Amino acid sequence: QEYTLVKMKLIGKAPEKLSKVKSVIYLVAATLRPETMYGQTNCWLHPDIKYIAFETTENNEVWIATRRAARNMSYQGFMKVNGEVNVIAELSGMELMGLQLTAPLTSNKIIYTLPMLTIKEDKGTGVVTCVPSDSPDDYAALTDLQKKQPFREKYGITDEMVLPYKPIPIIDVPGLGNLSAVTVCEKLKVQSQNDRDKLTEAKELVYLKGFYDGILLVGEFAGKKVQDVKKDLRKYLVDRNEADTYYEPEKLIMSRSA
Ligand code: ZZB
Repeated sequence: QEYTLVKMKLIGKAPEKLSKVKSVIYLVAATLRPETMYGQTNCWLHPDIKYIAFETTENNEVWIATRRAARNMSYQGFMKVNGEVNVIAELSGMELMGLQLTAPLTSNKIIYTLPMLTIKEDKGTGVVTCVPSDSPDDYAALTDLQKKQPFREKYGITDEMVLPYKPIPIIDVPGLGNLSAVTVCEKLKVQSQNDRDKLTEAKELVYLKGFYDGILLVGEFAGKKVQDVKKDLRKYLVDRNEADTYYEPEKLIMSRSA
């Protein structure tokens, strides 16, 4: 699986365990939808997942992801020594909540790390970028936080980290409008991020349509079809040091070749 690794830069106060780090720190999210980065509203982490901060050779930056993802990266030329991960600190998602970040392409100047309870530890980097306009899972999880003050409080999330952030219209999907995830979640009456069956259905509905028929409404590639600009968009981000390509070994392929 070929992902775009989106780099979100830590700009505010670093967690205590990273206070001595001099290098620039990034949280890195794996996505198949680089064209949706115009609509990022926050960065998701799972409070109970363990993440690591590790050294990379990319401008000596320090990145944050799961250990498993860092291991994969160590075989993809991101580390000094192939197969070796230089760990600076281990942090739970909880220790990384409410951090201030900047993210590429989005019109939000600052975004925050927030809790998402459905993140899988064994997929991507465990860091997920939130695009509530086009991802039903993201819309449901952000709505949960916006509606439920006790939920915010439990994770030390303050109002200003959540309440000002609205889904941004970035892609027109014929039949589903310019906030396709919102349309579909409302149609299926999704109640929360734990409404798994409905969210799976919602994702299927927006995914194919968004990819094949979606038209970008904003940015460099406005007016173009999503499927025609996906590659160019990733290159645009990579050239600006805002993304990389990250490969996830596929279990299926490995067992086939064995
Ligand atoms: C931005 C984005 C915008 C995403 C969108 C989706 C959508 P897939 O297709 O099933 O392989 N993701 C990445 N890692 C994790 C994880 N560890 N746990 C849970 N979710 C994760 O899923 C790839 C997508 O799943 C990624 O792309 C990421 O969210 C999320 F408009 O990033 B995406 C209809 C989906 N739309």
